[in-house]
Amino acid sequence: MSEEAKKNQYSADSIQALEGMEHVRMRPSMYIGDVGPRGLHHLVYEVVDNSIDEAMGGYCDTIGVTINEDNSITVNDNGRGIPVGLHQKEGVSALEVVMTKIGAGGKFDKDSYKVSGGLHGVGVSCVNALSKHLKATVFREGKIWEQEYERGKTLYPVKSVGESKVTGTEVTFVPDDIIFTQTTEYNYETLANRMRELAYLNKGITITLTDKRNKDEKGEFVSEVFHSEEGLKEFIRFLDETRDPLIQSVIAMEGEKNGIPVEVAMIYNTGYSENLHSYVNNINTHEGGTHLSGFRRGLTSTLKKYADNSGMLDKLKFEISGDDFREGLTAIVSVKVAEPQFEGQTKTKLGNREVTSAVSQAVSEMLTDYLEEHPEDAKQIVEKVKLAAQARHAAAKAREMVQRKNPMSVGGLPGKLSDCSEQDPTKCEVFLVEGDSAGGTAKQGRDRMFQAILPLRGKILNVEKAMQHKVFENEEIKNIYTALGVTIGTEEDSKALNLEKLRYHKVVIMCDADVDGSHIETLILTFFFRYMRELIEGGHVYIATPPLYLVKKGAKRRYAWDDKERDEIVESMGGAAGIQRYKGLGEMNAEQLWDTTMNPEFRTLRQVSIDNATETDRIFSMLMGDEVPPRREFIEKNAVYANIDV
Ligand code: 0RA
Repeated sequence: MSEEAKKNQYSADSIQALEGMEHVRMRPSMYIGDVGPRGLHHLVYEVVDNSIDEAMGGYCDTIGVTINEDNSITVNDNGRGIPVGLHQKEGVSALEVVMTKIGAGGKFDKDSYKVSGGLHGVGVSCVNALSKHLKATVFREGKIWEQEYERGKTLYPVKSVGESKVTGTEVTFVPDDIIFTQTTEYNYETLANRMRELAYLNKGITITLTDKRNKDEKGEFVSEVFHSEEGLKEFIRFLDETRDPLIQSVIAMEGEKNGIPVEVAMIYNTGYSENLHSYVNNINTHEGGTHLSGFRRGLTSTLKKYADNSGMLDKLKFEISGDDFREGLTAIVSVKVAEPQFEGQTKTKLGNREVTSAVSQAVSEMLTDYLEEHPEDAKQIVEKVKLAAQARHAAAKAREMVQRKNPMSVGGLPGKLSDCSEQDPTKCEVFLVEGDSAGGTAKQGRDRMFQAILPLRGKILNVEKAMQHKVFENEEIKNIYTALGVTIGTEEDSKALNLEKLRYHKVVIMCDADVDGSHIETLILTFFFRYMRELIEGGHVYIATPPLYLVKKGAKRRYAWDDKERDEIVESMGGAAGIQRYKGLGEMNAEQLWDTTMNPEFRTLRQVSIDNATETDRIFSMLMGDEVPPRREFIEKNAVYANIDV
């Protein structure tokens, strides 16, 4: 164990000695991140991770996750079953130790190769502490064993309740509404995305997700089975489903380097964005880290060597940079690290130094083989890199314009911007409004003290399909950069967004509540996701929610945001009301817009967050890419209002 790990262990032990389960209930965010929807779903991941561990040890191949009618969750597996015998040190059954001692995890099973574990690796005892009720059932040694708990407190000693020919573990828990005050309702799609991801990351395992709250057309519970025989290779195909491949097949490798299990898969497509996804012990490392650096290093050095030897770059007048090798690249790096060190703002950046060279070597070997065996593909890749270098050269000039324009200098702000008078950015908001006419209404309706308006012309550029220099040359996009006061490049990272001079801490996208409006909203979000992700991650991006209806009766006027609300209002008014359907923001007058959508006292802003970058990437490439059928399917599925939950 490293010094750092020992220290962590020590503090974990002392917390355990002092407060144990009570501490988890007192400070839940310390253990599961937050007590909103994210933390709520984290409980499921934590329990599933234990079953995944059992599967990675080779003892289990089937996992079931069920959302029960009452929003409780059942997770079961066909592993060995958690031991139920007496735990010598603690004097109670091992099951009880696992369920009630913080940090007990798989400690007493030293042989198990335990590398999985939730974001904070806190174990199922945390889930128990944060559950109103939890029941553990173990199928083991020919018997069925059971124990129940309330808010982490054991209700009775482990007892045998029947006989069993199979082995396995089943946990059912009811999240505690005292802790999860915002919501205890599980979202099927959120769980499905994670289960799909886990199935790709751990090939061979079958994960079945069932939602007992809903039935399909056949009258059966909504259910999906996630299973992948090819793992990351299939994951790449899933991610790039709507992109055109540049090469014949997914390049993939799987092996161990310096004792570190490494899995890599990649493909080039004809697009321009770089989509790298990295995982450590099944956890998505949004901030990257040493494994990602290793991937980049291996990729760049191998391709550079190949390209140099091929002579294809001889006539190129400028240097190829690392970025050029990654245009149109979709890749996944997944490593298993015994004692991962997580750094960064959201603790999703791998710090372990030794991982860089392990991944770099793995990638070099894999790529060298592939290029040698597929000369046609190799040529395509080098051609693409060359084009990327040329485009970058053009983009550099355009970008410089964006960088140089200092919004604070005289005449620096875009002419279309109606700025606010407040100087403190934390108090300021800017509304990005679709169209000049709605922009005009918003300008009249706003509180000019702290609200600025930037009207955008019609449909903004689809950055998903545009080369970088086109993006930086685009007028609307240039206006967004200068209005926000953000620049590209920090001391650490030349491509990172510099938010130091951000002029508004709330950036609100305000579009019509119709199909066109939602398309424009998606275009703007795509731009933010690809070019200003830090702005989203910093919690600065919001979506305004204008009402859909105005219900009138006599002098009474009320707004409704959906059909159900409209009907309720009509009923409460005693029927026979006049109903106006807002087709766009432009149909509202300034006062109405302020009352319903802009006034902080009454409006609802949806904060944009990136729950799952991998899934978000796929959705954007699908919505904004070339292929129409999947886009139509998505929009039809979400017909009422194509709502992208980034
Ligand atoms: C430690 C030892 C053994 C099994 C497990 C942990 C185990 C834990 C979980 C959590 C969910 N499902 C699980 N399945 C197994 C067994 C050791 C042995 O049988 O020798």
